[in-house]
Amino acid sequence: MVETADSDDWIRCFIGLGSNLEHPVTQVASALLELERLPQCRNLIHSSLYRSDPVGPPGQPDYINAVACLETTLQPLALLDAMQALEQQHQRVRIQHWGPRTLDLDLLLYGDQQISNERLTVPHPYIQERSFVLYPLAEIAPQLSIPNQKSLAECLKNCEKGTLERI
Ligand code: A4P
Ligand code: MG
Repeated sequence: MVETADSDDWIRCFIGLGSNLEHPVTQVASALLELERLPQCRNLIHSSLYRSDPVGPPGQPDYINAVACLETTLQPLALLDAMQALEQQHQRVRIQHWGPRTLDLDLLLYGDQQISNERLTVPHPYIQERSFVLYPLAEIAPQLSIPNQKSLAECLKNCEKGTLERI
């Protein structure tokens, strides 16, 4: 039999978007469009946008966050390269760990894979404890299970919403 479709090669992944500089709502909205147009990516859906106080160094502006889900045939590091190229297009400057940024794209989940190498840790290490990731995730994938971790529903039970608000 001739193999026609290669639908098994499409991997569903989740990407967290964050911005707190240079018109964050516009930064996140345009990054969603840019993710949708990446080669070898399709079927992007995304959460609402959310505002919250910064986690990490104080004295920086509020953040706008969202979570996107897409299917890709890119390998994990190729997807990370594409995400980092988008961050660069948004004039991202890395000055301070957890400091202010025009655009941060975090690969939260890549199928059900667990990845640990010098460039990439998936699931993203802080996924379980961040309201600005968990609540948008729940909006688009409430039944999600996180490899080798508690279910999304369990994580949500243990995570205060804090200052997070949907905008
Ligand atoms: N890297 C490893 N794993 C991943 C992954 N799963 N996704 C590596 C993306 N990158 C990954 O990232 C540093 C390196 O992590 C990359 O070169 C990549 O190879 P970075 O974005 O340059 O560094 P960072 O910003 O200091 O760290 P990171 O992990 O992106 O920070 P976070 O954890 O995203 O925290 N408060 C609110 N309310 N909302 C926010 O969005 N964001 C941060 C940043 C702090 N406080 C916030 C928010
Ligand atoms: Mg990042």
